[in-house]
Amino acid sequence: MPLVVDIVTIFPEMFSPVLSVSMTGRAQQRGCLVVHLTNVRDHAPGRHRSTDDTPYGGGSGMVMRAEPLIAALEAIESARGRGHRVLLTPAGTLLTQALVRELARRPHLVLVCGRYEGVDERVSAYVDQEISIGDYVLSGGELAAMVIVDAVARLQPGVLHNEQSAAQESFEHGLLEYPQYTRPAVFRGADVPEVLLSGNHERIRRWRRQQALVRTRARRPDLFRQLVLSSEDEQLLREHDQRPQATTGEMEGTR
Ligand code: 6GU
Repeated sequence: MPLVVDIVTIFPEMFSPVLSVSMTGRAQQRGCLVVHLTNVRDHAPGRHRSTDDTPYGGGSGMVMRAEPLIAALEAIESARGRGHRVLLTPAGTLLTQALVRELARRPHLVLVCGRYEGVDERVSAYVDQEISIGDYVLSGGELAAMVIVDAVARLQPGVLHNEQSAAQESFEHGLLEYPQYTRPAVFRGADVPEVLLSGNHERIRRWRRQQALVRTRARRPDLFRQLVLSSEDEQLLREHDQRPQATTGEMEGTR
């Protein structure tokens, strides 16, 4: 069964240039992902078909009107049933991989793109959840909706190759990825760590685990504090900290 994603937006033309290529494009071609776009304007009544209006109480900017948005949601429900409705807004719950996993289990998502000036508060009663993709301001929810489609599509069965699924597991376990290298073995004087050329799979596994731990500790202390370290992890960190100098990027941000 494909994941069905409905997107409610005043800019439907923004989506296909992004979603038709790369992983999301492949997912659609393989029938793992179906995207439907609904233009809010098509559901705005009256000759002017306006989707926004000035705010009650005054102030700058415009506010998205409830009526066309709710009419769009009802048209989608009539056509494809009641999906899980998400309003994209900077005031929403922060998106994390854990939330992505929850969303990816739903068969039908309805993503409602707000504008940064705001959406009539009464729309909240018609959605199941409000989500933000980070603490910065976008001019609309469209890019946030595409972020969600990408993140949930790659978790659908049959979309990724197996080795990528394994790679993704690492972040799912709360660690940043270890450093990766490909040919050449020396690039402008910078060489690949010797262990990766050794062919010793156990040494490589331990080095990668150590790098992931050291990186996470240095770059994302918030994630590191959440980890439950095994005795091997503790040993790898001790071993690293006893070495004369750091060469793994954990000094970043201290220069
Ligand atoms: Cl979902 N919308 C807007 N407008 N800005 C955002 C956002 C969403 N998430 C982070 N910034």
